[in-house]
Amino acid sequence: MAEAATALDPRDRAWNDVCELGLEDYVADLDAKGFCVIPPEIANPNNLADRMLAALLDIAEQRNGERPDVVTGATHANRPPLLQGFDGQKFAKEAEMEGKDAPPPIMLKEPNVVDSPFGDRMNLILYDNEVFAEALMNPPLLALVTYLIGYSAVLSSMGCWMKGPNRSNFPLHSDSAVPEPLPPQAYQAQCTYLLTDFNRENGATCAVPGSHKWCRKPTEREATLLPYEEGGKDQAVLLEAPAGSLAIWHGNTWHGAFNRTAPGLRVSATVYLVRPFIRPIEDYIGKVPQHLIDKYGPRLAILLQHGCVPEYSTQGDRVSFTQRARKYVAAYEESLGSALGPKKDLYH
Ligand SMILES: O=C(O)CCC(=O)C(=O)O
Ligand SMILES: [Fe+2]
Repeated sequence: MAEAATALDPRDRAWNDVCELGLEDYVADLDAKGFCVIPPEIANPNNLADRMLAALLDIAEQRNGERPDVVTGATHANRPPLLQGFDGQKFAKEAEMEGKDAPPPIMLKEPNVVDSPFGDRMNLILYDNEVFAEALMNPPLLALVTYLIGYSAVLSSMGCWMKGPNRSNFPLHSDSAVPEPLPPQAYQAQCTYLLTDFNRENGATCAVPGSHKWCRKPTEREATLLPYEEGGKDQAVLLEAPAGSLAIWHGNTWHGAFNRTAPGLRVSATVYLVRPFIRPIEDYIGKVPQHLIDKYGPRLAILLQHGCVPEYSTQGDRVSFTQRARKYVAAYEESLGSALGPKKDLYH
């Protein structure tokens, strides 16, 4: 009797998922350092990373009109410091192709930002290829995301970073969008699939161990990531790992990236998940093909925001949106055999 009740407790269930997948060490890293890197043996079933990379090269070609040059990186090298991705622009070239003005220069107050520290940021990739739904549902990713932010986690955005050789470091920052002081518990989980090898020369992401516990964002001075050999390497730790690895960090964790000195491209795909009361970046409600929900089950619908009630502007919408959310939450709770949490926390 007591055993059955314990088995249904969401915390026990989350911990069981972690243990069944052998992820205890990565949970320890998340707790102690605020980030972890899961190796390809665990994170890369059926060459997921290669399939994601192939899909992203196709998407980039479709969106930008030019196939990325993975070997030399010439298509992405030393791009101007554009503010990309924030209002849906794709690569600068697309703006040129459509005869639009190029996006405005980035507003960073960084003296050494001379070219883009972001590269090409392509968002809303989920519908372009089913491999991205598979990446979202990858069991080790879900187990650690659930550990950090619970079973009611929702996808805020899924996108790609495609970077060529450049000179600018990506300044340190926290992915948290909540006001300071930041909460000690995670409100966001950022998951990065490494689709090419990450090391110093290739412009790896870096992170500051323990910074998730400081519950604040870096000041402008702290955010400035010095050149690697001139102090940068003491500011943050490189996430050095082969393609096929999966890095996950707590929303508070300070991180950035060093510039890429080697030819070629650094490609990663990020799966950014948040607690359901946080306004997501991408909007999935009512837009996900039913066959994906049928294939991946009721958690996919919850991850894709279907358990949330979006803003409404009529009483009718209030009723129908709430009914829709209840339906998806009930289906997921039935599959779990336990409640997700207080309903009023979930729907908003
Ligand atoms: O380009 C990078 O490696 C950093 C990416 C980043 O800040 C993020 O994924 O939140
Ligand atoms: Fe970030």
